[in-house]
Amino acid sequence: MKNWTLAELQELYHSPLLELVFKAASVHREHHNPREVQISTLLSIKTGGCPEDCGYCPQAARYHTGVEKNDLMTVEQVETAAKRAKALGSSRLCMGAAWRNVKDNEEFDHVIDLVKTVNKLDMEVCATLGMLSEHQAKRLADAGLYAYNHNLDTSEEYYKEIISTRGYEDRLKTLDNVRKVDLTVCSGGIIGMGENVDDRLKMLLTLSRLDPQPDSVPINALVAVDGTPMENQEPVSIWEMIRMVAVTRIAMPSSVVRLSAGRTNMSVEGQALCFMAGAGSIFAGAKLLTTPNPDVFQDLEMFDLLGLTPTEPFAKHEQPKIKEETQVSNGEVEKWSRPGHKIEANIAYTKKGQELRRQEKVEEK
Ligand code: SAM
Ligand code: DTB
Ligand code: SF4
Repeated sequence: MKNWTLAELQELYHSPLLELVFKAASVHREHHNPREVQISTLLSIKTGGCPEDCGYCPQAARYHTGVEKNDLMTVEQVETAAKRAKALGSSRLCMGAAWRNVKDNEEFDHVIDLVKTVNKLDMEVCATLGMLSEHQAKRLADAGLYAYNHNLDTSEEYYKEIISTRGYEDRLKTLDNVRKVDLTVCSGGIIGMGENVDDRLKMLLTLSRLDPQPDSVPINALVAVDGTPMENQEPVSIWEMIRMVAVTRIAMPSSVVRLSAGRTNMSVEGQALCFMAGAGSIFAGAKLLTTPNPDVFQDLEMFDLLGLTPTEPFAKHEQPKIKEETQVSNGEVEKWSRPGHKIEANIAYTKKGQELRRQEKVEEK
């Protein structure tokens, strides 16, 4: 595994675009089948009402975004969604919950049942549930989980400008807990949140220095949602996305780079260049967690046009077996940080959210 430096990543990122794409395409062909793109479907199993202050997120309860809080989905709802996703070419179902962290309670027991249900459909099961202890990771692994998604989002420095309710070190600790139980790691970030290029590259540097490197690296373009502190962020240009995909490809040659949120703003030509530059996966389905995404039939047409085929499930690792639970909690609860520093934009949009909710209550009466 090469130990990249920031200067090397900067040189790559700023090199002439077509040379960068060519280099990335060459690395891609050495490590992956360029004719295949893996398809994941996202399913928000527990939406909204999240206590955190992530400045980009429509599910944070404190902002006024129109996302309603829902209870956990039932086994039947998840099974139906998974079967549909599989029939439309998805090899993986990624279940997301708007939680700060996993708690050892009945809701987590239910998530364990959901994981078993999807594993039995012979799909790769991924979950993104917030911060996770090693014991909780082990329970998920025993239930047949394939991957855990937990993004670094951005550089450690810029992270402090967007989230005050949890720390970067907790993100790294969660990834470490996931690795310890041999789950595959999915971790990437978001571009277009007002960060500079060095923040993006520092995030890639941190990811590339994880040993082993993450199995998959989602690159999201910010979906700027009304009511969040990032509602007025300018969309990132496709050229920045292509550069980011290409540098990720080169820095982490064996990882699957996932062209994630933000595809509704991208042309087929733009996405084609991303695939050329090493993107090997997408999220399909008309909804990501709460925001729009291209329709799956549109994506299948794009695959046809570009000569791409969806990757079969378990192409990289065997299907995990569902095991009897091997580890009983020792009762210890992981202590996660709560930095609590002031982020002006988050405070302003929290106040705006409170005011709008007050007005709505008055109007209801
Ligand atoms: N609550 C859990 C957590 O934060 O880890 C899991 C769900 S959370 C929505 C998963 C990831 O979605 C975030 O880490 C972030 O990278 C991405 N995300 C959230 N809102 C986004 C947005 N508006 N645009 C792009 N990506 C977003
Ligand atoms: C990831 O990197 N992107 C996905 C998934 N992992 C969980 C989430 C994108 C969410 C976009 C905003 C929304 O739909 O709420
Ligand atoms: Fe909550 Fe996750 Fe959204 Fe942050 S990103 S507000 S933790 S759902």
